[in-house]
Amino acid sequence: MEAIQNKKKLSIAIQNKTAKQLTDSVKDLRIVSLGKTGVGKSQTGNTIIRDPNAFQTQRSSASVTTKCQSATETVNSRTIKYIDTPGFFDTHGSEEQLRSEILRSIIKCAPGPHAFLILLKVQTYTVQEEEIVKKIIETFGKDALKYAVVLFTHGDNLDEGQTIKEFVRENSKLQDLVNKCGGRCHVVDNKYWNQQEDGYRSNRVQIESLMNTIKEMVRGNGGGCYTNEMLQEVHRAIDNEMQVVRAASNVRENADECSKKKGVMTE
Ligand SMILES: Nc1nc2c(ncn2[C@@H]2O[C@H](COP(=O)(O)OP(=O)(O)OP(=O)(O)O)[C@@H](O)[C@H]2O)c(=O)[nH]1
Ligand SMILES: [Mg+2]
Repeated sequence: MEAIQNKKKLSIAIQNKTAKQLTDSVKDLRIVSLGKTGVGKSQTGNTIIRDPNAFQTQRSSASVTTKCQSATETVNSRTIKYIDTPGFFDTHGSEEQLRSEILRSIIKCAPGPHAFLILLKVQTYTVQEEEIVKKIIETFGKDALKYAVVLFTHGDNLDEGQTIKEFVRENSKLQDLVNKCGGRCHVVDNKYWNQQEDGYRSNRVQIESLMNTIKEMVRGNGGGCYTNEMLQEVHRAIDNEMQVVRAASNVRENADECSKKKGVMTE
């Protein structure tokens, strides 16, 4: 009887501890922004961190952010760390340099981010946006989507009374992406929605519901974050794939070489 009671007590203690760990981990959020250059990653960081000068932003024909940077905000003993990254299709350097700089975002927020924000503009979803999502998956792996929220900037482009979910529904590819991210999508407008305190077209309201979504997602992920080990796993898989491709092309080259030699011998 006593043994059963002790077991019960132990199980309640474990449950309480897990719940505490979850609330603790939700208290300090680490967020990595990802998206095309110029989409508004840095400005969104300023909106989330509530500091207009936390990250440099500019309307420019050249990419502005070239290195990963982070800023932290603490409100009611809860911290939010936002990691700003250079954009995919950046105008400087090679694709390899850019990819390794973006990967540094994981180290910048060790042990890893709780959330990836995939930033897109409220505008037509074209092959270039699709390409960016592909690059994100190539870089961080499909599992990264378990930790992802699609966040739209330029919300003012929405029609009067239109919600972001309605906008997404208009395009099956975009809807598919949002579905892969567990249906998580939100919208801000870093230029026009800062003053509005209430209603849909208010960054204050939108950021609050974004944070709730992230917290729910973290709980759903058992309190964990995307880790460097997951990243290494992706790179191991890529290396293996590369080895298979290399081996296959060696076999092909050898076969070509053999048939050339045969050709020479029969000539
Ligand atoms: N109207 C409007 N303008 C925005 C919004 N978000 C960003 N901008 C503007 O768009 C321009 C680019 O924004 P950034 O935040 O610098 O873009 P980024 O994604 O960090 O760009 P890179 O650092 O080059 O990758 C700036 O002039 C911003 O003020 C938005 O929601 N609405
Ligand atoms: Mg930037």
